[in-house]
Amino acid sequence: MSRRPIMAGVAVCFMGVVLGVAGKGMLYPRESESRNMKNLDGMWNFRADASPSRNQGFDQQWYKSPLSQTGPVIPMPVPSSFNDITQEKALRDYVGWVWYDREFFVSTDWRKHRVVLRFDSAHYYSVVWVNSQEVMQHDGGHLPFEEDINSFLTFGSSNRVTIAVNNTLTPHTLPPGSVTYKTDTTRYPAGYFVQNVQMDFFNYGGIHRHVRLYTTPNTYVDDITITTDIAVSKGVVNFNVDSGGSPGATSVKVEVVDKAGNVVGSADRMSGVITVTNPHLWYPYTMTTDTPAYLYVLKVSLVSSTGTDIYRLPFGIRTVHVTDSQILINNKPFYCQGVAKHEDSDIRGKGLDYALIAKDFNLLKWLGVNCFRTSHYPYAEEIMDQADQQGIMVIDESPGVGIDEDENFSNISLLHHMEVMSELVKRDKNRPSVFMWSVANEPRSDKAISEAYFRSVIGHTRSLDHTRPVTFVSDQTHTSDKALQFVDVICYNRYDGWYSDLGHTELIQLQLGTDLDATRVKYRKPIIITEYGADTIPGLHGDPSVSFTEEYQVEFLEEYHKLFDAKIGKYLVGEMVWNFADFMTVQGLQRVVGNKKGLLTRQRQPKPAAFTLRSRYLAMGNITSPTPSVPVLPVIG
Ligand code: BDP
Repeated sequence: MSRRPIMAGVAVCFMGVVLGVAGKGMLYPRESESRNMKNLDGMWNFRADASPSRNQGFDQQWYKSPLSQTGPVIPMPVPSSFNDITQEKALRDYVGWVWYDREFFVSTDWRKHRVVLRFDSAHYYSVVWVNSQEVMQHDGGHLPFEEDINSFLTFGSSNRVTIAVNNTLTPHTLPPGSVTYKTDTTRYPAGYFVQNVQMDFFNYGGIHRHVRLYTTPNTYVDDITITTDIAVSKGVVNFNVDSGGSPGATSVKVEVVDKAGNVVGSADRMSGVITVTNPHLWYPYTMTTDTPAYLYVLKVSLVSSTGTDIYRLPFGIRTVHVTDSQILINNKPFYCQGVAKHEDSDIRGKGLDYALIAKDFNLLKWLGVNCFRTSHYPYAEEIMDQADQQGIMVIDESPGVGIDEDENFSNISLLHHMEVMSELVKRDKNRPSVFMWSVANEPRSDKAISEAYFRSVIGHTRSLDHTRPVTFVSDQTHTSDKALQFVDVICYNRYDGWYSDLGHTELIQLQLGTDLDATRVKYRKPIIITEYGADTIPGLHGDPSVSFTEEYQVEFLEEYHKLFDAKIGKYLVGEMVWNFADFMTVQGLQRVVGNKKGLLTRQRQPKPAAFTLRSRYLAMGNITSPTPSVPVLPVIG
């Protein structure tokens, strides 16, 4: 790690600390008879550390007093990225430690319970204090972290939570990046540095998701793992419950509850199998019926002398299998009618926004989409909840994007990547919508060094979950890629007619067809095109079409679609347009205020290509359903 001042701030805090949350459960906080919750969202006090070293906050121990006593603070909404909230360019582009704090009360009733402080995500490194005492650190931007904080609290009186968050990307973060110091003092002031990113999206920073306190009894349900299977007319629910705290549990009851509230199976053990007769299987969304996906609830009641802890986990009964040419959901072929997404929007950056989540899911269904990829990082749990409830299949991707430089393949990076996969699988393992893990997007998998790296990351992910396929998304070819050998499904990003032979839509079918057929011959695995797209400025026209016009985007997609149609039923098992909506990137000569490959603008208004895709997906119907649909014409809108 560089000894430059900005990195020193990171090194000081993280050296020698065991990071991550791999050792314990990470169940989504849910209220129940035994669990209370207090939301700490809202306006927090905020201060960016603008000192040249970015380390003044640690040097002066800003966590020791209210932040407002250390210097000027501004109100900052939580959740949100801090970047686009003010009119300050310096804050939009800020790199380093930012500090937040707020006061809160906990009732005296909570004294006898376990109290947990949970951040659903903060980008990227975080250090958290309660009443001036450090309670936890976390390394990574898109996954939750939590800690028991009883012993740090003052019950029945005011408490203060302080968090320092650093958005610096280094060669060993995911995504990786680097910092360059500009030393030519004739051109740059002393200490001037820039953050280099290796990915094509804005590096938003801050507290991006909910911050909550929740209680449990002192002996509590720490983790639940469910895998499901189907045997003739029975649903097989394999479960495992981990308890935490002390004293130990004296008994447990595990019940499967259907949508109507009926208990349809139960057990009195911490792990085992419950069979459900004539189960309602969880199926991907189908336009013909437009019914929500079927979710059961696993109700766990854990009894100890400290009380009974009750946790209700929604889950679906479904299977995923991969053959050499198909993905099977409930033993029926699945075709991914997809889009790749991003989580950002105006003003809030990557901050959780329920209105945006609802709008995006309505748009996904309007488009006839049954599948998306969480490009290029884990999405909010509230988004994943909607995918589970609405039956949208998800390729769940880690933040492993831009793994390009040799240092990004080092052992330090590998260990962190494996830790991130552990955290992601722990968080999302029970979600029926998640049908595949993606460990990375477009790494330099043509480098020899990538082979051992991806053997390890993919092998590690399989060892965590043997019920789902594992992949990474490649922009290499069947001849150059060193790691495709390890994946279950080949995922390719392709830009024929855009990043090569720009303007020549007439070449797309030939070039892509040759490429896919050769890949198929070599690997004999199913293939999904996980990205294809063309930047399009809304309202820009050209006939005959030229790049960046709305006409070009439509023509471009249509050429891909012709080739896809020729490969569906052979080995092509899905397609995903890049991108669902325009999104923000760093400034660059190829980007006119962000990436414009969206079917929708950043404000979620459709470009003509959205209608092209909608007609296609609605006409395709959905072959994976209890009663496979015949193609139907639009039923929505
Ligand atoms: C692909 C990347 C994606 C980019 C896209 C593009 O996976 O993150 O946004 O290209 O250039 O290479 O639009």
